[in-house]
Amino acid sequence: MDSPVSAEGPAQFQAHEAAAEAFRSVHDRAPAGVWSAPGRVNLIGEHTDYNDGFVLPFALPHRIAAAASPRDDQLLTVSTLGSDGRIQQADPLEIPGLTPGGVEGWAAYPAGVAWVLRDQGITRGADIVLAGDVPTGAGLSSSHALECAVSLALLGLNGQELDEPGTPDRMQIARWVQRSENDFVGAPTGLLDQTASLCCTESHVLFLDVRSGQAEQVPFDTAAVGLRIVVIDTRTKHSHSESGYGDRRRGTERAADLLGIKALRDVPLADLDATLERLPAELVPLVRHVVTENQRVLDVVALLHEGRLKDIGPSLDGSHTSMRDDYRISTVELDTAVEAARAAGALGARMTGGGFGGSAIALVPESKVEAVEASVTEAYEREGWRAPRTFVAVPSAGARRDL
Ligand code: GAF
Repeated sequence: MDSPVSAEGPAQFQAHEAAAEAFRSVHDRAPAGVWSAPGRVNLIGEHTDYNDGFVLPFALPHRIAAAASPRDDQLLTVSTLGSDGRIQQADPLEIPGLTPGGVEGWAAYPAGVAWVLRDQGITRGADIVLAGDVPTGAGLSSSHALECAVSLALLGLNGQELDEPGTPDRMQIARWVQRSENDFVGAPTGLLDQTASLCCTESHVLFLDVRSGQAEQVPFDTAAVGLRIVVIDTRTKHSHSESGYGDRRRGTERAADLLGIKALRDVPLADLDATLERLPAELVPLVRHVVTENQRVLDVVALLHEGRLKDIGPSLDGSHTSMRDDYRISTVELDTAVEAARAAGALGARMTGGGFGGSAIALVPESKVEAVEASVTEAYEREGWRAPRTFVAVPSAGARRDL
């Protein structure tokens, strides 16, 4: 899901400073506080979250910040600073009157958060101004960064500061954000993105067992072993991405129903072949992807625990093949990016996120980063496609209060 907040600003762009300044220009006073949340890439574990499985994301340095002040009424006003430096204001919303489906466009994201927090007794109005640099439409979770930042702002204005006694914990906030997205915005997404944005920490990947909610911070310091994660934003998004996501989700839920289990998480890898024989042909590749992808997450976590970061490449490659051939959510642009990255020396590469466009990631020796970026760019030039956007992603901090 994309957010409307976009600022591909200078290298030193600081979302919280930009949001505070934009707040001053809209409201002619300083905000009471500024809270921010990052976008994410998922290292591995795709479309496993809504099957009660495992995911392994890390937070990007790119963030969306919400500068906010309380109001004396029950109105929510939201403005965003766009990449062109212009501020866009949504129509003010009455918090008590919010209903699912009742808000159109980008304002549905902050409205959904206000709607879900209303059930927690938070009904006081707020002025919010958003700014950020999470690339939009890139499958890097800009909308979840927005929702998480707004959640922290509304909670903070209510005297519930993150990680303080009496404040719901980060996993609980992630579940509320998921509910706002599922039930208010109407997007049937899982728990991966919100949890990544809220719970990730610098230099780590977050190993999350979605079923139990248990999370482990696994050290992931690529620079220490001479490696980098290169993100390749294909700058494409296919029109059927939302229907495609819902189709895949319904397919896996139907398979679990037919198998008489709660979720595909419950299929042991050792029983996979026998299990597949019990399913209609169209569900077989979906189930194979989810079950093998869960195992690939466990394999990568085991390698990281053993200090073998440089050996995770084959798992990344296997994940991509599974998404391309079994889950069928890759695109020619993603496949081209992955192949060009590998040809120039990446140790492994895969699409990341929901699919049908968006971004790929590649694990690359430091000395080959430029060659990989050039290889992908040249492959796109040869096809006559718009140039991809590439950058090195450093595992960064999760959501926090900035000011
Ligand atoms: C999107 C969804 F929002 C996540 O919940 C997850 O399912 C992901 O696609 C695929 O792993 O980002």
